[in-house]
Amino acid sequence: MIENTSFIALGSNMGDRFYNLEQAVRHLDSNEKIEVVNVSSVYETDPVGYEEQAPFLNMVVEVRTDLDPFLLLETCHKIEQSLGRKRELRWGPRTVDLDILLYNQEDIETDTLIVPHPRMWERAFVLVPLSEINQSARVPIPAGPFETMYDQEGVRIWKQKNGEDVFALFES
Ligand code: A4P
Ligand code: MG
Repeated sequence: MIENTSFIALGSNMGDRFYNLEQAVRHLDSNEKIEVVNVSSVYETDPVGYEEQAPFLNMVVEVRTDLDPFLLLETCHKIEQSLGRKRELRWGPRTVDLDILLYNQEDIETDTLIVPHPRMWERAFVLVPLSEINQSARVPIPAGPFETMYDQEGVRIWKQKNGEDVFALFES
């Protein structure tokens, strides 16, 4: 039985960004121990941290999984590698980046994994898609309709989610 709920942030700013996100979501879902149960819309976002790089596409997915958080992270790293990610520059351009935001209500602090993700609370490119699909997350978002914050802090809706089917987003 699949018991654990996790939220994973995806980002891409190299190559075919939308294709990279789609492939990452399909790779997650094709793992027999992971089921993608919800996806956010896709947002185009100004780069944060190292700013001399192309804009990102960002989204957040909700998964149910039998994997413990460390195996889930390992799976995320394998997906990044299979989609051609090379770690050259921290915060630099990437074909695809998968970060574990939340895993149940757990607080994890090790050398390789920190959950909740330590930088998520200050990042609109994470908080806006996360709050779209997880109203109950401990997310400090001001009250009001999401539409009012799309243009704030360099986060713009790029492809609106339509319907409940998680792959509907990727169909043209
Ligand atoms: N790690 C620890 N905790 C976690 C976690 N919860 N999830 C460790 C994933 N990884 C976690 O990550 C570095 C190390 O963090 C890993 O070895 C893992 O064990 P990485 O993916 O190798 O390198 P990175 O992504 O370059 O570094 P980092 O620190 O994850 O970068 P960030 O903070 O994710 O920033 N601007 C916009 N608009 N959109 C973006 O998506 N992304 C970044 C990357 C910068 N600016 C951005 C975006
Ligand atoms: Mg990362």
